[in-house]
Amino acid sequence: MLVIASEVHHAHNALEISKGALVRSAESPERADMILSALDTGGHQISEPRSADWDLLARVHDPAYLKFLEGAWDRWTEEHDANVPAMSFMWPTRGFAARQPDDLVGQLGYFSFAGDTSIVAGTWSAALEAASIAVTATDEMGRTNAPTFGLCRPPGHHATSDQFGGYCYLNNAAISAQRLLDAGADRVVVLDVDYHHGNGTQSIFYDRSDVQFISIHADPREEFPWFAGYDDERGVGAGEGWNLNLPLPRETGFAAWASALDSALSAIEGADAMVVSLGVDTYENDPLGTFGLTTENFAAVGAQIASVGLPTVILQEGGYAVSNIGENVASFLSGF
Ligand code: OKP
Ligand code: ZN
Repeated sequence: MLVIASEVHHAHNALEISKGALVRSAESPERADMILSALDTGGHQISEPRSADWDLLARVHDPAYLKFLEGAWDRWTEEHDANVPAMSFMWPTRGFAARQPDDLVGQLGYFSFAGDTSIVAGTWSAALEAASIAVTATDEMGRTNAPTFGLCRPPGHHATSDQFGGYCYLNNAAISAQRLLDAGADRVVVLDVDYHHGNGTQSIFYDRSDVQFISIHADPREEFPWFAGYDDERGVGAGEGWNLNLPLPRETGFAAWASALDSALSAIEGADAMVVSLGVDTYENDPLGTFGLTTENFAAVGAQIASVGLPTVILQEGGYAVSNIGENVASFLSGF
């Protein structure tokens, strides 16, 4: 399979608040290195991205948010030590006004939703490169009519139109879906199989019928992102009925997971193309997940999704078992 990848992601090596301490993020550069090396060994064709257009990004994200992300690190280092990541400690939660303040720390709170995600020197260039990978993979799929894999890092499915969080800054899958629509698709389905609910993708398309969002994930009663991903979230307005959440309890094994995938695939309606948000944090030994999928199971999942027969772009989301992430992604792609 054609793989779009880049080395630019190395510039992004962030910190996160985990259990009260500021530690190295689980979303590490080694993740993408391991995937690339497994795909290279597996004989996949690897190619570099072309730069994504700002106009396309601005069809998915608030331009004020894009400008903020682009300039945040330089503004931060005017006042702070460059060894400290840029992040806020306050967010406009219940009862507060959702208005954009002038102060940088306030804006960091306004434009984000979680303390697991910080901005460092290379964050913007890496996020922009990941979006470029998604767009190039989408265009190559359109040109060749063959499935294409975008090795995006940082991931994207938690990023909303104007908030970063869950290790995500630009919503690569949403940008890919928008690109497919702009190229002539009438409807695109985004199938999100990451362990965590793709709250960002859901919110971006929540009131639209041209993108169907379907997600299989750990029940938000028990897992991040806690405040989105419930099964009664079905879309609003024109989008009503075009959002489907299939939450599963912690410790779900492959049989139950695969049957949720059957339901997900039979719910696809009128789509001309598919974007797969591929998180492999459903792996049995993932440090952030509790599901029981094995490396071999990922091949079966890939084959099951491919059986739908839609033109498909596959984009990397999560997966934190660094020593196994390469073989897990390779397994999925070989099954597909
Ligand atoms: C991103 B993706 C634990 C903090 C966990 C939330 C999980 C983000 C998952 N140290 N942060 O969906 O894989
Ligand atoms: Zn995840």
